[in-house]
Amino acid sequence: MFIKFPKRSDCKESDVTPESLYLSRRTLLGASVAGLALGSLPRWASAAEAARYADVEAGNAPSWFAGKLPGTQWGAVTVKGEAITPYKDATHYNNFYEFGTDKGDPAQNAGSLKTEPWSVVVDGEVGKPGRYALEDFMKPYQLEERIYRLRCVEAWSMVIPWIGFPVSALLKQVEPTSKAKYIRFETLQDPKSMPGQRSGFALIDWPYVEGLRLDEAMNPLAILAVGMYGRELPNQNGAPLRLVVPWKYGFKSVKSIVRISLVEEQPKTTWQSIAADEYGFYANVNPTVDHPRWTQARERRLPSGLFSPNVRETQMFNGYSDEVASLYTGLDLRKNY
Ligand SMILES: Nc1nc2c(c(=O)[nH]1)N[C@H]1C(S)=C(S)[C@@H](COP(=O)(O)O)O[C@H]1N2
Ligand SMILES: [Mo]
Repeated sequence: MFIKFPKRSDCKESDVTPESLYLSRRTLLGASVAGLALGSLPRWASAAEAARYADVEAGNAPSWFAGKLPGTQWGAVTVKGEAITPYKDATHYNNFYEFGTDKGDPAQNAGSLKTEPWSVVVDGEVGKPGRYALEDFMKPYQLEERIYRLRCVEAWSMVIPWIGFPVSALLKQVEPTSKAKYIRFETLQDPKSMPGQRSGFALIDWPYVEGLRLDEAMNPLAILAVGMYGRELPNQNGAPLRLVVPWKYGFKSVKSIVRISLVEEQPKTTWQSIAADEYGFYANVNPTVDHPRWTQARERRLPSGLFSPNVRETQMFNGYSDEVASLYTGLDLRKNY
């Protein structure tokens, strides 16, 4: 992974905008846009959500997704005083190496990913293994909106409103055996639709794999997301199903998941396999443990300001210490980075 310095041309949205101002501006904008373009808004959106996400392009939501939205708990978890990253930035500045290594590649190339039909395999140390069509896989879960900070190990960050359900709810469904100590996630492997798997980035031994300790996966903040900004996930953000673990570096949040396994041993994860001295299994956001090639004490909140990057201090566990610090008592976070 490389650090990219922002170009002067990067668009602006100062992160110092007070939330009240930001929200009222969005509401105003939403009201006018919604008035003009109601027809193009997804039919499932309530008036409030329609106004809030009025600048978000309507997608082709699969019917199972639209059907689940009415029960969604909106704004279940939020980030106070920090503006939500504009949709345009969250969907055009991505890491998804299956579609190329430049930040613009996923938005450009991920259209080739076929997300319907989609199935998810659950296997390993579980009482209820199986292969599920995504619409069946999703049936037990109520969706929630979670507005989280996303901190990439490359030292940039965003604030993204996800729609998903807790990993703990999945674990309850599949019934891990007493041998299960870790959960392992695997991304689709399909060189036909994923140009990055054909040649591009030969360093990666596909498919992309990530994992969590079982108690980390049980933490209420860990979710599986199927949407963002009030609609289904765009392909470049990991449609149709991705992990989101907000207190860890972004590379833990594996996209386009096709297999979920409960395992005894710590899984061998993608970035750890490429460079174990730079990317660890834990990957907890930590301002006091630097990457060997750059500091993690600060980060650039995207999008950048007009004339300068929005630099801010990185927070321990990305600001989620109260919720997750107890998972790591007694663990040397310098060794277990
Ligand atoms: N399968 C897969 N998942 C992935 C990646 C990837 O290259 N392939 N990149 C990771 C990294 S480094 C980050 S920062 C986040 C970015 O998520 P976003 O593009 O939705 O912001 O996705 C993560 N999940
Ligand atoms: Mo990342």
